[in-house]
Amino acid sequence: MTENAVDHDVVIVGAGVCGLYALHLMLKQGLRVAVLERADGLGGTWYANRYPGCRFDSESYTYGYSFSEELLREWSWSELFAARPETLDYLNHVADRFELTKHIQFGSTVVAAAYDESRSAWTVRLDDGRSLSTRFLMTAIGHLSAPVMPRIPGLDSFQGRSFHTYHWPSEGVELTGQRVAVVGTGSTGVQIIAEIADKVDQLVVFQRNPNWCAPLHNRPIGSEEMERIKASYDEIFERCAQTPGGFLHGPDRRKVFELSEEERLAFWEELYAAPGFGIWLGNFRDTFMDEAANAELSAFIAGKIRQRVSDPAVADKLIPRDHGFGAKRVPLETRYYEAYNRPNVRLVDIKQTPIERVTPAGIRTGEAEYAFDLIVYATGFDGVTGPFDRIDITGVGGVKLADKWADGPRTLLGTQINGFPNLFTLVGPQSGSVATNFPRGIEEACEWVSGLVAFVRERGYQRVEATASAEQQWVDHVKEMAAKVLLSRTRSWFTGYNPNLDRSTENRYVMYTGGAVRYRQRLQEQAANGYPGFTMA
Ligand code: NA7
Repeated sequence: MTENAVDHDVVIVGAGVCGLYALHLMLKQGLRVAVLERADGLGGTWYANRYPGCRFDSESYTYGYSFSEELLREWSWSELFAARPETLDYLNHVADRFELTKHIQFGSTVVAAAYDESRSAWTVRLDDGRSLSTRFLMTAIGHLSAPVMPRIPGLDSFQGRSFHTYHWPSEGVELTGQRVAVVGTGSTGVQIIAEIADKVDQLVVFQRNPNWCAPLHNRPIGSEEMERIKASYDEIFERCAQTPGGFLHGPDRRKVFELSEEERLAFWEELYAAPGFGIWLGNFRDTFMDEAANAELSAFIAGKIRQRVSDPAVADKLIPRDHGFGAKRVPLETRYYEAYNRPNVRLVDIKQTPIERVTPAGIRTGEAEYAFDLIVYATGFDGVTGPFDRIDITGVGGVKLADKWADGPRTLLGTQINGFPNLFTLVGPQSGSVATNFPRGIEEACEWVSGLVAFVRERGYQRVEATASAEQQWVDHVKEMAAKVLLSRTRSWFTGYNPNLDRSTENRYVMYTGGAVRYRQRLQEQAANGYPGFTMA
């Protein structure tokens, strides 16, 4: 068959951080590319999340793309951890600079994709009835783009305003003088609570399990400092490339119990006072793996919470009991704990006093009824696999991806799936980008997939597919790595858990915990050896 038998060489779903870079790389190869984006603007997660307080907790200058020296030279970040509007400006700047926008079809929601064996091509269907055919299909649909509402009786009866954080309206949300509820205390809830506590009249936080939070220590970046950063981008990205999470912060190989108490406390004080994820990702390596080492660190952080929260009973509620520090995603905050010292802020522990129902006026627990003007559901996402479940994806022999992944995702390197030729899951489960400094992970994945596409095309092949055995080996490796870390033993979106979905998390391995360095080695081994994990025809 001829190349022209399909509308496109590549269709990319999603115009966020990943989709934009994939688009750039495909255009560089001279391919016919279309990007389908359900939103009306580009930026993915940075377009959607409009809630107050939304910002990075990656250092801004490690979050930008690294592929273009000109781009690095011309863009200046204003803060160590930039807020959402600045990031969105940055992504629009990138799209303008590399002339990407004209290839993006906005308001285009993909509902189905089916592999056509006779044509070695995918047919992609949109919710408006349109369909496109493409040789290669690439998903850049995000890890956290499928928001989940809680299952609380009476949810729709509320007479005030209410929404999930992912659907925070672009304008018209009044906070001043309002009585506000926030349900959920993950990274999103923590950012919102800290930001709005001094703006609203009353704030009631409904908490299931608390998280271990640590200070962000944000500050402006001056022009001289930004020049110094620009001059050292090579070293900055090299440093990120050597850490398991693609951040500036990598683990310290000393062991907790090999040091004196004085030494380790001094180190923890230093990390707690420093900006960013150092207190988590720059900590002693055994705090990620060894319960006793982790318990020491958790006790240190619990002490900080007690110091920062005036009422000991409230502090006690804010200290996690279900997991140790860093065994779930650590929200970084600015005066989050101090918010609970304010007279207008109240914490309701819903494990002690469960929510009975949402009423027309507000929220009723077993103990009290609270009246609100606004209820914000910061209840998280159907993480990583959720965005895939929302598209009806059919592979070889009519097999549905949802069925193949019913008991947990199975992939090769998180980027390809046996039975689904020519489909590249750029931001897939078990890939290097789950829970890493996202742009660092996706740049690598996109470049690697781009290399594989070039390899396939240069040899005149039309079909590339992960072998069943290579996929099995990767799944086994993902499980083996997961067994080593405390993170895999907790229930959060990192482990495929969502309290509002009826789904077992047993055997769900959505995240690769072997680290970015090991992941990169695996990618490079495939490329250097002619992609032995794949068949091509
Ligand atoms: P998360 O981290 O999944 O947090 C969701 C929060 O919502 C968490 O505190 C949950 O408590 C809580 N939750 C979920 N369902 C309910 C119900 N039914 N009632 C009360 N509370 C509930 O999502 P985020 O949006 O905060 O953060 C997602 C990621 O975005 C984050 O990791 C960053 O990478 C960016 P639980 O812990 O399950 O007890």
